[in-house]
Amino acid sequence: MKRFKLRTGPLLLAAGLGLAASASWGAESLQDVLKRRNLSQQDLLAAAKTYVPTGKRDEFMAFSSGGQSGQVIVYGIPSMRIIKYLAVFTPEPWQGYGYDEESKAVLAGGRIDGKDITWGDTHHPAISETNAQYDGQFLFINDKANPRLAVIDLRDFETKQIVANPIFKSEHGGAFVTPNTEYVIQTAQYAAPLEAKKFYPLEEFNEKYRGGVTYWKFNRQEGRLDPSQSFSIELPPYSQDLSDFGKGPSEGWSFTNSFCSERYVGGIEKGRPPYEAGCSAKDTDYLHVINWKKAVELFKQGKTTKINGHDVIMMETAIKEGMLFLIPEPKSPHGVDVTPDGKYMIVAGKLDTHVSVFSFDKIMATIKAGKFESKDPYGIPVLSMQDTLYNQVSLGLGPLHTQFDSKPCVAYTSLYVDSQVAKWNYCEGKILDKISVHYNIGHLMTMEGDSANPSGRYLVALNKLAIDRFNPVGPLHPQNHQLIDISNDKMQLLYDMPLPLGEPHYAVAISADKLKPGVRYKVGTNSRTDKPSEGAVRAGEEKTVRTGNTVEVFGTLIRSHITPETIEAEVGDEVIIHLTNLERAQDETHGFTVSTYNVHASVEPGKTSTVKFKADKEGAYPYYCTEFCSALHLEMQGYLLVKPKGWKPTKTEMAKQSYTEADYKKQIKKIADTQAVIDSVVAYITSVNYKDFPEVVAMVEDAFDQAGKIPAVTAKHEAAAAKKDWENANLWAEQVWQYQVKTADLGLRAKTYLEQNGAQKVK
Ligand code: RUQ
Ligand code: CUA
Repeated sequence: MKRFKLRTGPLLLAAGLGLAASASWGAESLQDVLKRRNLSQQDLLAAAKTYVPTGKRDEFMAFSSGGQSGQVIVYGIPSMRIIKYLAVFTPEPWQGYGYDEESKAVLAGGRIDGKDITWGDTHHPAISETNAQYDGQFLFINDKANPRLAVIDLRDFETKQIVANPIFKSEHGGAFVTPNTEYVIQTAQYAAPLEAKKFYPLEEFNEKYRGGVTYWKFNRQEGRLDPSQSFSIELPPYSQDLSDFGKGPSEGWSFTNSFCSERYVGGIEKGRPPYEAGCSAKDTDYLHVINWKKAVELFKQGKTTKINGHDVIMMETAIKEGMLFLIPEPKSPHGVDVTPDGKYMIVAGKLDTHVSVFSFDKIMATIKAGKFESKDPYGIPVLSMQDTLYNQVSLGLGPLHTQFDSKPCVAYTSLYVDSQVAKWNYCEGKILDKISVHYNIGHLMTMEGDSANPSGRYLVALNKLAIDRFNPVGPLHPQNHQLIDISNDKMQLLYDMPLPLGEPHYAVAISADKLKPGVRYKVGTNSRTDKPSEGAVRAGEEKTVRTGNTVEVFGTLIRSHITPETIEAEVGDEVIIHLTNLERAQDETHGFTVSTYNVHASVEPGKTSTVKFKADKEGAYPYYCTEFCSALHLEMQGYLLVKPKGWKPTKTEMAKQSYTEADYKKQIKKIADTQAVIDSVVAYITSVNYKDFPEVVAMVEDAFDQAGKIPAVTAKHEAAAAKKDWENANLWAEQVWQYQVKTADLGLRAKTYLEQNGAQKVK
């Protein structure tokens, strides 16, 4: 079997050892394993429900907030395998996020008051919707601490845009989207003066501090939020909290609840009672009911005031135009969740055992009748709870958030204090089941559970505390996401997954078949703008350009080679390096770094990335590919030479090796053997319908790229041999073999793929 010549010895050896070991374990029966691992039948059942066999995929994909990490965590359901971290508000080295110029430009969008903010407190991810159903195109997530919003494109799972809220100082009630993703909502949490960098004392809290809600316009075509078409509504300083958009009959309205509508500002150091006491003194807070479609009209009519250059509909206008109402809700509520049919708004009490189900029909009828029980101190009409409530159900202690089942009227609500999930029927107002979770659940998530069409099946409890559930790792514990089977009447706890990255707040899960991300970019793409990169070049066009004190490199990456192999600069030069990955094969990413200059790029197939730095110290700095991309990955290297100003060479020749004619003959034999392998693989591939497999076509194109370099290099080793220059003859011949190995490697990968995917013989 000639083709094994291409595989290296140690690899074969390792494979052999693995085989021997598994053969001996294979003798154990299922009963033996249950006994040895002390597992029950119940455990076995749970395992069978979550286990995704090797090589198989998950049914749903979850996008979880990464809390204080400023990232998003992607995992599969039901396996609970973490698949990726998405870099959003925080630099992330693996993806080059914050270390290459393209991603730095995205992060720069999130600067506030001219300063970089390199972390985020992510809370609520939202998947873009079409007709109130998840469409799998975009993901949005908010930063509570520094009020910002990010857009992630699910075609490549990369963050494309960060915008900073122009008038808030914090933000919690976002991201939630309208049923067709025209707008993404953000609501202020902690009230503050809306004008940037303006001081007012807390004594003027009621007059000068304000909350609000921002509606960010999303341009789906561009895949970007459009600040010029976005606006806010000024609201009282009531600590606006979570929000949701209406859908179906309630489309056009948004709902935002609040806490601390007492407008208490603490001051324990001055002898005043603390925040917690002052903020929960009243029995109720306010649910804000807003006609956002009307707000859009007012914005378009210019009935706004510019604050920090941003359009704000002032409270007075909102009241006058009849688009803003308040409804008392049980005190310190948390989530407000619109039912899949859009008829009810469910508000969880937090400090109350009740969950209140408000009826949209009743709210509308009351507004129409002009039946207001009072006005708040700012003149906003207040609807009575009595007139608008559909029912109230006592679920347990600390209800927080609600998600929905595929079965009509069935909802799940998290009970923080009880550490339980309650399954209940909101139409009939009765509890159906309860299950304990570990511990202190915050959000919960069912599959597509906040869309118009929830899929049921699974529920994930996002628990705030793990306490004793995992092997101890010191005082800082991971969070615990617990998978629960909800396909039957009784809920069954299946699995605990530690989440070791920040405190995830909310998560959303989408049917995996709705996601169709690409595996490569069009060659020369700036992935952060989705446009051709100005630094892109094709193979053979690589160049280094010096202008003044700038050295600009237009280079390429392909197994196992960085072009150029040396970059020369003088101390003080600005160095800009653009690199295009010429590969087309799936998962052939190259990384790039330069020693001690704090730059890094992850260059996936087709992408062009740019790193930039000042060569402020003389010396020789190796650069290399940071992804183990091929057998000769370690050789994917080069030198940045930073010379002192005015430096002159004293030695002009490179050191020589001693190669002989016999060495050259060996090389020629090796090349002939390898060519035979390539020929046999090519014969196989062209004998089948490989063109029907886009994956294979990409690999074949890459293989031809490599093979295409062979004739020119063959001419070089033959010319050197004719001059008996055995060093050059040997090295160029070796290079021919390198191209052959890469060609063959791709060919074999393509062949295996075709064999496993049922390629058919063609005549
Ligand atoms: S939060 S635990 Cu959504 Cu930020 Cu409720
Ligand atoms: Cu390219 Cu390692």
